[in-house]
Amino acid sequence: GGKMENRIRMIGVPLDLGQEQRGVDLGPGALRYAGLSARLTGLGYQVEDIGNLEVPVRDVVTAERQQHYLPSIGKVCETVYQAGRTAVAQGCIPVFMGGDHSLALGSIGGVTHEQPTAVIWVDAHGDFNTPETSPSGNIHGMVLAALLGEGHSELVHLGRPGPKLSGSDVVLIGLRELDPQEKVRLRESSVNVYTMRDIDERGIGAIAREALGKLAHRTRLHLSLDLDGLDPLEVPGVGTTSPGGITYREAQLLMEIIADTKLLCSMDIVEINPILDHGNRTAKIAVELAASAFGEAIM
Ligand code: B3U
Ligand code: MN
Ligand code: MN
Repeated sequence: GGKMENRIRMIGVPLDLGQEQRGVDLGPGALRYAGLSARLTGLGYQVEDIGNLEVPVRDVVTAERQQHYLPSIGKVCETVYQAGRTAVAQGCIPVFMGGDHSLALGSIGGVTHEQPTAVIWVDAHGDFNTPETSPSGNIHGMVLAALLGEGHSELVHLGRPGPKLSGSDVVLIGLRELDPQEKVRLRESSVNVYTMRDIDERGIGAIAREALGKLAHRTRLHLSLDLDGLDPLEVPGVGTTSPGGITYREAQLLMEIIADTKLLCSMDIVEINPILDHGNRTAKIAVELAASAFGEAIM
C-alpha cells in the first residue's frame, strides 16, 4: 500500500435508492459525458471503464419502498464491494461513479478488504444517522455510521463481518447540516470533523493539511466526494442542496493537497443529479476535481 498505482478503473453505480430524488442514477453517464476518462488518461493513467454495475430501477422494486429499499441497496453494495476489492487486488485505483452516497458502503468496504484505508469524506451532511435517529429513513444518510458498525446489520456486515472503519480513520469536511440526534452521535464519536465554520475561520489549506495529519497513521487514502458538500450556487445538480458550502476554488485546493500526498488509492463521486443540473455543470466540476485529486497541476 501507499504507492500510487498507474491504472484507474472507472466503475459506474447508477444507484438512486438511498434517497428520494429521481435522477441520481444518471450520474455515471454525466461524468462520462463530461470527459472523466479522457482527463485521467491525459494525466498519464491507464484508464479502463468497466461500465455500470447492475442496479434495479426503483419502479421495479416498489415492494421495498417501506424499507427504504434496504434489500436492494444491500445487494448492489455487495457487488460494489467485490468490484472495489478486485480492483485493489489487481493494482488498480477504482473510481466509483454514483449514484447516491449509499454506494460507499460497498466501495469503502471493498477497498479496505485487504488493507486499512483512511477516508476523507467531503459532504454537507454527516451521513451519521442510524435507523433510530434518521428523520427521513433514507439510507444515504446512514452510510458513515454503518461503515463504523452502527445501524442496519445487513449494512454493517456487508461484504465481510464487522465495521469497515474506525472513527479515527475518517475526516469529514464541509459539514453544515445535521439532524439533532445525528449531531449528538457525531460529537460522541471519534470521527474528525471540519465544519464550514472551521473552513471559514481557518481556510481550506490549513484544514486540508491538518486533516491529512490526522490520517497520517495510514498509507492509503480513499476520497468520498459528495458533490452536495460544495456550494449549490456553483454545483446545482445535487438532490439535497445545502447553502453555504465549499467553493469550487476551495475544493480545488483541497484536491491538490490530497494529490500531493500521492496516497490516493480510490474515490467515490456521488450525488450528482443531472436532472436538477444546468448544462452538466456539476459533473464538469466533478471531473475538474477528480483530475486535481489525481495529480493535475496548473504548472
Ligand atoms: N440527514 C438527512 C439528510 C441527508 C443526509 N444525506 C443527505 N441528506 N444527502 C437524512 O436524510 O439522513
Ligand atoms: Mn453524503
Ligand atoms: Mn450530502
